[in-house]
Amino acid sequence: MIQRFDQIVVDLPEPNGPNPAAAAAIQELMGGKFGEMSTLMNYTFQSFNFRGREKYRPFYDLICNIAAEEYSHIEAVSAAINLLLSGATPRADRNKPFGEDAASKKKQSANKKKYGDANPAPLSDPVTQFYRYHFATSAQAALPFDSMGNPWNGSYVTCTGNLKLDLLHNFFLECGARAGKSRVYEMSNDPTARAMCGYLLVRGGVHIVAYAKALEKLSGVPVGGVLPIPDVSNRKFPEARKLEEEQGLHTIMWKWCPEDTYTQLNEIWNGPHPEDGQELVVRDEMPPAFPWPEFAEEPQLCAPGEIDPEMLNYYAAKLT
Ligand code: MN3
Repeated sequence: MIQRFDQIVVDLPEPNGPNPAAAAAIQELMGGKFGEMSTLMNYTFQSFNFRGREKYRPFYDLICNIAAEEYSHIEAVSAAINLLLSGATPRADRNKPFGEDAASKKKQSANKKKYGDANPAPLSDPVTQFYRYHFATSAQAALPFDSMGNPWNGSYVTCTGNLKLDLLHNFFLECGARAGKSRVYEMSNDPTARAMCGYLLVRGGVHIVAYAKALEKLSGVPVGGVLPIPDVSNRKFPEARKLEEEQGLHTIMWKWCPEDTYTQLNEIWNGPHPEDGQELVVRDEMPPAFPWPEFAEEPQLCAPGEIDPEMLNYYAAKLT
């Protein structure tokens, strides 16, 4: 079972302004093959299907616990996309009769005064945006799709049932995810996009090390020796460096469960961090959390929408 909290795991700053291109790029971190939906669903299904739980308890605990954390990552990616799309089209109410459509000269000038030269097609700009799903099928919001509009799909889940193979896959998946985060980071200098990428780089880094350690414990092979993959340190990204240096976020395995649950995590998450040698710790608590950002209404997309009597009167008059 899972319990939900109305909070978000990363404190996202306000964007510099609407940035639909950055939002489209970030979709890769949501619904791409190496995105957060993939990490979430891989570990979730592996935990559902885990056989020999008692014998391999530390590995089961690890996969379950990381699966829970991944939910907070799809929330973080969604929030960043929604913030970057807020105000991306003019907030003129397209259902209001303005300009030359108004019934009388008086109404025309009143509307002109109120709306100025409001674009009579407030969604005309997105026609030139390549990621039209953000405007045509959602109200400037996150979707379970990749950066090219391909829907996330279940074939991205690897759940062979062989623990060594699944852990090896998870290690690979997290390394692929890390490559994606560092590339999306470089695609935009917007503070929202970078705060989110920086946070995910650090936490994804924890998961890479965790799966490397799990493989080491299971096979004796020192997988951590090949880290980092790709071979650029998180410390090169200022937002990630801050979280590592000031909060040690790269060394902490939070527990996303009651106290008496997943108690064998520390059999895997222990010892020195392979990059800086700091001691790895399991914290018997949820991570610090923050309120969800406010997402303003977007009337031009009828979001969330309400019946506007003026609009009804306008169309009624047109139809009679
Ligand atoms: Mn993640």
